[in-house]
Amino acid sequence: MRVLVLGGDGFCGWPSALHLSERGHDVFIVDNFARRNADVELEAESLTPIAALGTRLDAWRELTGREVGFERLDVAHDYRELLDLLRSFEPEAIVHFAEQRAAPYSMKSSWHKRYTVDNNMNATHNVLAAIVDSELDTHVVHLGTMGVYGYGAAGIKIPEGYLRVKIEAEDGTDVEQEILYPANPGSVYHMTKTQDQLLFAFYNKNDGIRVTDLHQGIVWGTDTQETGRDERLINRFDYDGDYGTVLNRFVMQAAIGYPLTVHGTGGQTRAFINIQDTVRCIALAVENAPAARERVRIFNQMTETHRVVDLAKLVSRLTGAKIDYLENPRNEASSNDLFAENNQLLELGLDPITLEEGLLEELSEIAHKYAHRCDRDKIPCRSVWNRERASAGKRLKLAREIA
Ligand code: NAD
Ligand code: USQ
Repeated sequence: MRVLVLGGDGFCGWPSALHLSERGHDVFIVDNFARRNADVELEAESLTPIAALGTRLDAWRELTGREVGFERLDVAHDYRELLDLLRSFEPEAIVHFAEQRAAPYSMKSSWHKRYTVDNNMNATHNVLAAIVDSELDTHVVHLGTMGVYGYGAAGIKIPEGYLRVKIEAEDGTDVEQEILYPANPGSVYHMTKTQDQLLFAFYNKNDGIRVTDLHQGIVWGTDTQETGRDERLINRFDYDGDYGTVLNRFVMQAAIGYPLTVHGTGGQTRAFINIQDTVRCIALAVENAPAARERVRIFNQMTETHRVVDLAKLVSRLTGAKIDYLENPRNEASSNDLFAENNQLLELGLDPITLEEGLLEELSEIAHKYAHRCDRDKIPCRSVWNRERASAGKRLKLAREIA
């Protein structure tokens, strides 16, 4: 199948592009290097030394004989170039990773909020408008987030995208409907993903565009079977306060003897998935397209849930790392339950990798190997959600200085 991978130089996009190529698909990557530019802006780098995209692609060709195409373009703004590419490559599927994905980055300042909204919403809308203009029947596989639901669900299991509701009609009878699960975003980044859902619903209804929206949990791990083959293919490992995600951060912090940075009590429960499962889910979604006129398919792409504090305790038990309970810079519930359905990907054949010590040790080995590349100053999360969170942080800092 011809598959266009938008954002194919990123943490999820790069290993997914290689996995699809390995499975025999004709893969073409688009990226504008916004993520590498954010590293320059933040003066932070991936813990692992990621090669330039040209080097990555040459290495893949050398190792496998497989060609992966590339064009540098901004999906959010280079509409003409995107449309021309669709017309020449004629993708049967587009996997859309090309968005600004860090919640803390999206909350750093009004510039970062506006950039995230502009980039993410225009990127998604351009993809849909270009498919209509190109008159192709391309299936869009989008990377959404579990965060569209918020993280509590009044005791019910969060369904896969749609909620069956009963409303009392004027005449007193009950009317049943299925609606998109109510959106409850916790950051400007997550808000853009809730808006993406409406764009998909509209273009699906109006133009019959086939869409699979993958509501993914937090991805942990770094290398996959394909990226692990050669150091030139190595995947990103973000650890800084903006882009680093919680479990990878804890593993890296333990590797350099930095106290694990738990926000608040760590009672936040979140959904997780290993990067190896991410790439498998992408392939399952690409290879099992919805039928013509089928409504937007929504899969919860997660395999397990954990409380942040339990992850810290697990890493601490394995490594002896200390745990630091910090004032939470985010405006989020200090604790929550989280139960979510994920049957559809399991039914398509996903055999989930769950968090086990062996895998954490593998990740820890990578963190140790590249620990010398870590800049400790980049570890604290300095992006605060609102004024109240900023003053709470200052009060705690002062109290610690006095004590
Ligand atoms: P990433 O930042 O590493 O990768 C995104 C890639 O898209 C980067 O290479 C970036 O340069 C590119 N990009 C961004 N805007 C672009 C534009 N306008 N035009 C062209 N390229 C553009 O992020 P990631 O972790 O790989 O996440 C990929 C997708 O998966 C995101 O949409 C994210 O919301 C979703 N997701 C990620 C996680 C996670 O834990 N990493 C979890 C759930 C969902
Ligand atoms: N946290 C800590 N300590 C840290 C970092 C984070 O306690 O050092 C806490 C946060 O406060 C939060 C939780 O851990 O409660 C998760 O934070 P995270 O940065 O690991 O993940 P999040 O901001 O939710 O975002 C990540 C990806 C995003 C994706 C999302 C899926 O960056 O692209 O959409 O996970 S989900 O969480 O299911 O919404």
